[in-house]
Amino acid sequence: MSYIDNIISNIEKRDAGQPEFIQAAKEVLDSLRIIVDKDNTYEKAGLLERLVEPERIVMFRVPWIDDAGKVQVNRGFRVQFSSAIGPYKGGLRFHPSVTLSIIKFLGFEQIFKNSLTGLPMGGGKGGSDFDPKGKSDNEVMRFCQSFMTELYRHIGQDTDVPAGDIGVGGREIGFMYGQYKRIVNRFEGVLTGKGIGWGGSLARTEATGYGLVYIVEEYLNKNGDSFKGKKVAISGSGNVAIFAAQKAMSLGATVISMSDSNGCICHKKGINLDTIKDIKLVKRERLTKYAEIHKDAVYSDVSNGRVWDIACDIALPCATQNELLLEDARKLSASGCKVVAEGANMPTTLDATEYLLSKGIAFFPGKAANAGGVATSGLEMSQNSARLSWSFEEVDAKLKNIMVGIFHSIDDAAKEYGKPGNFVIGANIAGFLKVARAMLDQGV
Ligand code: NDP
Ligand code: 2IT
Repeated sequence: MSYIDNIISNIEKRDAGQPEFIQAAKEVLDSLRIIVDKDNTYEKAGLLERLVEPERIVMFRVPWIDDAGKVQVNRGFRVQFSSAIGPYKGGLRFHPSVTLSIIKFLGFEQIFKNSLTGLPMGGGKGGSDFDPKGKSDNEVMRFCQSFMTELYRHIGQDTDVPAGDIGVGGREIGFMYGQYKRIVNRFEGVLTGKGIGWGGSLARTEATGYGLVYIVEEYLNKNGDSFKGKKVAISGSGNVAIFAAQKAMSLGATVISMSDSNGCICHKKGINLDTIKDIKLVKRERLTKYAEIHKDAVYSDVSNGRVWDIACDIALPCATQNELLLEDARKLSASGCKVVAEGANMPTTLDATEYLLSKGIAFFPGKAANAGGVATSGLEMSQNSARLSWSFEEVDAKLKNIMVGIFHSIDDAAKEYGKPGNFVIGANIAGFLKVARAMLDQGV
C-alpha cells in the first residue's frame, strides 16, 4: 500500500464517525500523490500522519439561560489544527448541524487556505451546535458570553484568532469580544470581523464574496472574458452570498437566483439585493418574503426546486458543505455553465467535483476561492498590531491583489505538476508545500 493510501486507511479507521473530515482529508491527500509518491522525505518525516492530526482539540460545555429562565446546554468546540506557519486562525460556526467532524474538516481546509493567502496564519476552526435562529438578542448575548467564558483561555492575538462563519456575524463577534475583554482586561486583536470603530477592518464584511468574484474575474480576464452579461446562480443568502452577488452585479453580471435553507428564488430579470439585505441582514427573516415583495420572482421550497436547476453561466455555491451534488453538476453542465467557484467550504461533493472537472468546467475549490475572508482577517490582524486602520480602498486593493496572486499560484502549480486547469490539485499542492516546508524545518 502506498504512503497516502496508508494514511487514508488509518483516518478511515481512527476517525470512522467523521465523514466530513474524511472527505476533506481524502481530497487533499489524493492531490498530494503527485509529490509524495516520488519524494520519500515526507514519509520519512511522518509528515502526513502529523498533518491529519490536530495539534489540539478543545470541547466544552456552554450553559446559558434562555428568556424563559430555563437552563440550556450546548456543546462548544475549538480545533487548533496547525500552527506551522502562524497562530491558529479560522472562524466559529454556530449551527445545529455542528459536530466535531464538521469543525475538523473546516479546520483542516483552513490550513491550506491560509497558506494560499501568503499571510502568516495557521489553521483552526471552532463553533457550537447552538442555533441563533429565532433567539432574542439577549439570548444570543448570554450564549456568546458563556461560550467565551471557556474559550478565552485557549485563544489570544498571538495564539489563536477566531472570526465568524455560518451563524456568526458582527453581532456575535461583538458579544464575544466584549466578554473576552472583561475577562482578560486587554484590548487586543483576538477576534477578527470586529466592528468598525473598535478594531474591525473596513472591507472585512465584503471580503469573502468580493474575493470569490475577484478570483473568477482574473480567470475570465486571462481567457479574454469578463463578468459582463453573465448569468450567475448563487446559493445561500448570508454574508458570502450577498457580497458575491454585489460584486458580480457591479461587474455587469445578472444574479438570477439565491437561496436559504428552506428554498430558493429565481428572479430572471436580476435579484434585487436591497430586498435580500433587508430580509436577511436586518429583519433576519426567510427568503419566502422575497417572492411576496417581487411578484415576478419564483420561490421553490427545497422539496421542489434547487438553485442549480436554472440555466446559468457561472455557479457560486455560497451556503454550506455538500450542497452541490452529482445530479446538480450534471444539470449545470447540461445547461451550459462554464465556471463553478466555491464561496462556501466544501459545498461540492467529491463525485460532483470529478464530474465538473471531467467536463472541462473551470472549478475553483473553496480553499482558494473563498480565501478572501480570512486574508482580510489577516489584514485586520496587521492593522490591530500596528494600531492603525486602512481605508476601504486600501484593504480592497490588497484583497484583490491576494486573490489574483492565489489564482496564479494555483494555476502555476497545476501546470507544474502536469494537471493544467485542475485548480483542485493546484490549490492543494500550492497550499501544502509551504506548510510542509515549515513542518520539516521545525521538527516533530
Ligand atoms: P451566513 O450564516 O451568513 O449564511 C449562511 C447561508 O447559507 C444562509 O443563507 C443559510 O440559510 C444557508 N445555509 C446554512 N446552512 C445551510 C444548510 N445546512 N442547508 C442549506 N442552506 C444553509 O454564513 P456565511 O455566508 O458566512 O457562510 C457561508 C459559507 O461560506 C459557509 O460554508 C462558510 O464556511 C463559508 N465561508 C465563510 C466565510 C466568511 O468570511 N463568513 C469565509 C470563507 C468561507 P438560512 O438563513 O436558512 O440558515
Ligand atoms: O472559512 C473561513 O475562511 C472563514 N470563515 C473566515 C475565517 C477567518 O478567520 O476570517
